[in-house]
Amino acid sequence: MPAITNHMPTAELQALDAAHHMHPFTTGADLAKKGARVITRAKGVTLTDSEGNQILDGMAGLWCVNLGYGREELAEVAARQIRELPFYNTFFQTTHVPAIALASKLAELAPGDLNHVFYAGSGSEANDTNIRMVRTYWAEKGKATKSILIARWNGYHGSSMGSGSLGGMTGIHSQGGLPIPDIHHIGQPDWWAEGGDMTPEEFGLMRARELETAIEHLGANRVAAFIAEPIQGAGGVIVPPSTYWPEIQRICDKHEILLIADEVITGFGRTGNWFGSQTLDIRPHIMTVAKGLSSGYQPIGASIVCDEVAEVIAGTEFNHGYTYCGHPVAAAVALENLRILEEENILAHVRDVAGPHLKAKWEALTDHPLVGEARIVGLMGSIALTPHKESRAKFASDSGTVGLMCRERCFANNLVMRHVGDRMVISPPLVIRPEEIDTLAERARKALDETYAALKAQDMLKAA
Ligand code: PXG
Repeated sequence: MPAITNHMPTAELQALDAAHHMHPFTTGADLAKKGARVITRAKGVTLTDSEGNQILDGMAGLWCVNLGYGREELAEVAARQIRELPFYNTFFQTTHVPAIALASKLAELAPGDLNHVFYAGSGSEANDTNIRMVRTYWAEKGKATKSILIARWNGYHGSSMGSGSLGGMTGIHSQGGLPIPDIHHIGQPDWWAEGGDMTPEEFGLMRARELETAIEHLGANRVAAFIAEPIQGAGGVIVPPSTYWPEIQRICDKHEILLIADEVITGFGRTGNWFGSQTLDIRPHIMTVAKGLSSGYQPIGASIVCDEVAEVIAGTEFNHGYTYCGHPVAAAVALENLRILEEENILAHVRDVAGPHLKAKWEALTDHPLVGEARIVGLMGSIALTPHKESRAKFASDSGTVGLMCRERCFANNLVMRHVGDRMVISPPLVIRPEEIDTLAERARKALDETYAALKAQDMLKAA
């Protein structure tokens, strides 16, 4: 077989891709007919595809390339680490410098007494760790009945058996025998879609109190933990009403329920602080991290664990771990990524420059006839598409039909913006510059105009 390179014609690459590569969350047969877009290289916030198109990456890869593409320092560190020690395990009473250094750094950056790190290869793996860790914690404390984890519908925590069970995505639950036992879901704080006639504040309280109702119904003696994303990402960048998190915190404290903040998207500057928990004033016992930890340059995740939980777990043999726990190359790259985020003041850039600039541009989109609401915190934002703003109506077409049309128009205008149902979401690299934000907003508006025109032409501007 000839070498497969960037220089092959797109059609040939697509044919090989269709023949041999099974894509995640994809109907393979449909993609095979169409051909996957082939990305060949990237720099800063810009992707290049095999046709030479220059595409502004409004999604930072998959919510992860916080530093942007093409950072030489990360390549250098990876190469150096591969030469020095490409792999060693952390199982049998051994350790290595990258694992030590990164754990120490995460303990320094994480709020409160989140001082202990259990490594994983991804966010899904870290959340699987969390399920086993919180159940083991309570068992070690003589409370083995506390085994239920409460999570939320439309939350996303991964797609492995455990993390997919924690998530509240019905599409995931419907395949392969999920959820695993002792996972319970409550409603999400999505006021736009589900708030009815309530004010956002009333609705936020109501949804938080579903946690208390669930705990009372299940029995606090059976509930181990509550897990949630500070701001839902894959669920559509759902920013909860201001009343939501304080009430959740009160309920977890009162009923002695461990709180797990899934920071896989909200971590490492996305919301303008190191962690979304700081932005939203949440005090978790465990944080799940991945993605931005290495800016996606290496696959790595972790559970960052508080003193009390870590101390109890340390009292027993925790029969859990992955070959690549604390992988030295991934850990070294993550550490370098954190160094650059810090030295280049990227969090301040998000808070003071890119965040406010994007917020102004993003919220201005609400004057567009298709845009109901615009939400944005730091550099994660969403807009709700609607045929009728005042009533927050849904489209008569199946959910996601209009969102998909808009995503296609974004691609056609060289912008990556993702759709979740009929919400459009963005999460650009944190290093994005004001002039690049202007381009992002211009392309988004053009895509919205074209979507609107297509909906009008096809008589699809009707409410459900
Ligand atoms: N928690 C959260 C909050 C996530 O967003 C995971 C856990 C799982 O991480 P891994 O590394 O196992 O994928 C995620 C991942 C999307 C999309 O389309 C989002 C994610 C993954 C894939 C697609 O928005 N988030």
